[in-house]
Amino acid sequence: MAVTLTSYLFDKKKEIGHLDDDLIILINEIASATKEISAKVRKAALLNVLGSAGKTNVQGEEVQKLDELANEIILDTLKKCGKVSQIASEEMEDKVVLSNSGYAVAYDPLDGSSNIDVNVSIGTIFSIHKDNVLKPGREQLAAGYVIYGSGTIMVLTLGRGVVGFTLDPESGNYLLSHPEIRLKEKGKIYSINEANRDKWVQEGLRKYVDFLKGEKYTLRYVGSMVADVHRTLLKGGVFIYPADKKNTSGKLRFLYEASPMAFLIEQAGGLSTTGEKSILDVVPEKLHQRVPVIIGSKWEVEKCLEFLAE
Ligand code: P6P
Repeated sequence: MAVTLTSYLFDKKKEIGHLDDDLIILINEIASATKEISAKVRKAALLNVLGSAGKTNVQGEEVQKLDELANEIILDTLKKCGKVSQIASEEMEDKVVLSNSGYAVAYDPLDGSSNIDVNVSIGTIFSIHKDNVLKPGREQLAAGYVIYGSGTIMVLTLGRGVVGFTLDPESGNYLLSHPEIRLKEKGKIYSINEANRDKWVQEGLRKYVDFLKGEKYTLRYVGSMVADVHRTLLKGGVFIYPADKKNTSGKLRFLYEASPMAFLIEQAGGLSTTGEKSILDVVPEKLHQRVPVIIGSKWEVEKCLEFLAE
C-alpha cells in the first residue's frame, strides 16, 4: 500500500517531538500549493504565462509571469491556513507578519525561473522556523523543495533525515518514493558555473576545480539550484555557488535557498559551508542576504576547504 505524505507525517509524530498537528497541516498546505504550481508549470506554454511579466523583483531580476503566479498561490495558502506567524518570499521585498507566534515560512516560489521558457527543471524551496524567519538554519523545524522535472518530487526533512515523495498524477497524492535519502561519502560530479572562473574571489577554488578535473570528475550544471541540489543529493558530489568579484557574498539567498538546502544536505549526511563555517551556523541579519554556497558529499566539501585554506 503506497504511503501518502499525510500518513507518513502522522506516523512520524511519535518519533519527532516538534511534529505536531499544526506543523502537519502546514506541510500539507504547502504540498497542496505545490500541486497547483506543478499543474500550472506543466501547462505554462498553453496558459500563455510564459515570458516576462515585464517587471523586476527585489533582486533586480526580470520576473517571469509564472514566478508571480507561484508566489501568489503559496502566499494565499499560508495566509489562509491559520498556522503562520511570518512569511518571507524571494518575490516580496518585506516579510508579511500575521501574528507573534506560529510557524515562520520562507520560500522561493519558483527557483531557476530563467529555465521556465526552455522547459528545464525548476522548483519551489521552503524553510519552516518557529515564530521568526530570521534564524540560523540549524534551528529549522522543517525544510524542503519540490522539483518540477520529469516528475514532481517533494524532498523533505523534519530534522531526522531526508525523504522524498513523488506526485502521483492519477491519485493527486504525494506518495513516499525515497524512504531515506543518504548522500554518498564521495561522488564523481562537481557542479559550478565555470563561466565565472576568472571572477572567483579565491584562487584556491580554481585549484580545487582543476584538482577535481584531474580526478576525472564530471561537470554537471543546470543553472537551477533545485535541479543541481537534487542531483547532488541522489548522486553525490559537490554544488558550489561561490563569492565572485560581481557577487561578493555569492548569488544565492540565505533564507530561502542556502539555509533550507544546507539543512537537507547535512540531514542527508553531507556538509555545507560558506567557505568559513557551516551555512547552518550563519546568523541572518537581512531578509534577502546572500551567502557563498558549498554543499555536498563530505569528502568533496572537506577537500574544497583544504584548497581554500592554502
Ligand atoms: P547562474 C536561478 O536563477 C538561481 O537563483 C539558482 O537557481 C541557480 O543555482 C543560480 O541562480 C544560477 O546562477 O549565475 O549560474 O546562472
